Amino acid sequence: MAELIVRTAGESHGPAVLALVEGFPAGVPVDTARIDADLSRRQGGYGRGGRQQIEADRVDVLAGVRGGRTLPGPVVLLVRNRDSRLEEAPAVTRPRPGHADLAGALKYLDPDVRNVLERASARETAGRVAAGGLAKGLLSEFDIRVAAWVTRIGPAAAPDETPADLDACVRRRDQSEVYCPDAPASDAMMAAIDQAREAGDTLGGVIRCMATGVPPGLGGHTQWTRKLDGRLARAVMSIQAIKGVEIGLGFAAAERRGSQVHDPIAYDASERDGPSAGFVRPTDHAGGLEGGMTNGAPVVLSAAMKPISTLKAPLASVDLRTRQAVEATYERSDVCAVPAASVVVEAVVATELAGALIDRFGGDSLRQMQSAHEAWHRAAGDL
Ligand code: EPS
Repeated sequence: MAELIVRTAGESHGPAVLALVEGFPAGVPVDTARIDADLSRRQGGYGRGGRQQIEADRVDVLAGVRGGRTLPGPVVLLVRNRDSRLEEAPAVTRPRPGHADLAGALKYLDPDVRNVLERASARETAGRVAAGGLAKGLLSEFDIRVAAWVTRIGPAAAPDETPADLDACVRRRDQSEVYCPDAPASDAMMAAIDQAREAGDTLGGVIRCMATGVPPGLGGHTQWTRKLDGRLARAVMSIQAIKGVEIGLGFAAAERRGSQVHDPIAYDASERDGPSAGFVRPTDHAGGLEGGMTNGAPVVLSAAMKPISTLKAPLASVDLRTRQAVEATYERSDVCAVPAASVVVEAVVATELAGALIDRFGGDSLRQMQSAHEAWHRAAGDL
């Protein structure tokens, strides 16, 4: 069975961040300008710190692409670091509460947490966004669209609604400095970030992600490893600083009766050629996933990000060499990286959906996948 595997490499202050993408079908258009646009969005967002004044992320395709389309071989994508001073970077012995520092020092028996933080850093997500851009190229061939936006930063929240028109939501999101489609909420979020900055503190938030046009049956109910809700949750949870993932209604489903949770089924012949094959739902509380499989409705999930752990007004720590009580390390930091993380959520969801699409329709070439998809769609219409 074809399997999409994405791996990244590279230190935050090393020469570059790399993504290796294996099991991707041949013949998929690669739009580096679109990948670069995602990389720039990931660098942006109100509340970012000094590092992003230095970096100007662009993708270089090192392998696996010819004539603007993927080859059968692995794809290697590279994003160079401008702030590349790994060998000169000072030792860090005052672990920051909330970062990988202390756990990594104890794991690797190394009091210089520089050797851990360089790879734990969210700089790594540049590689995942580049790989996600490749995945989006495949999804768009099947009219699958993925977008994420910010719904909360600290105390400031947008109204909780799932957009009927994803493109309109994205247009509004792209006018917001915090990547939130609701203008009044954006203003409140920026004010909250200003207040946290003045206090030497940081803020987390909530991200919503939606994928439309997803055909039913991605993922699988027969084995826990195939369940797509589990795979999506794992991918999103693995993003730096993400502490919670909800699919559809998520935790709110626990407060309601079944009749107020499950999405009734109706048939609409005019939707027969769409992703639902005509089996439509008035609501999407399930977030497009039932039995670990997509059900033809949009996939909807939310992710909670904790506040950045590098604080200008640092918390108490202990120097790993002297065992003396000290303040945790601070050089520079973001006050809030929730907008940036929304771009990463979008990328990893796109990657997981692309992987599930490859599982379902075969992964050798785009043409083969399209034939298999069309054949399934014809059969589903006759169900
Ligand atoms: C990060 C610390 C900061 C962030 C970094 C994530 O980097 P530095 O230590 O160089 O100031 O800017 O994020 C990025 C570099 C990025 O591109 O997103 C951390 O400790 O996780």
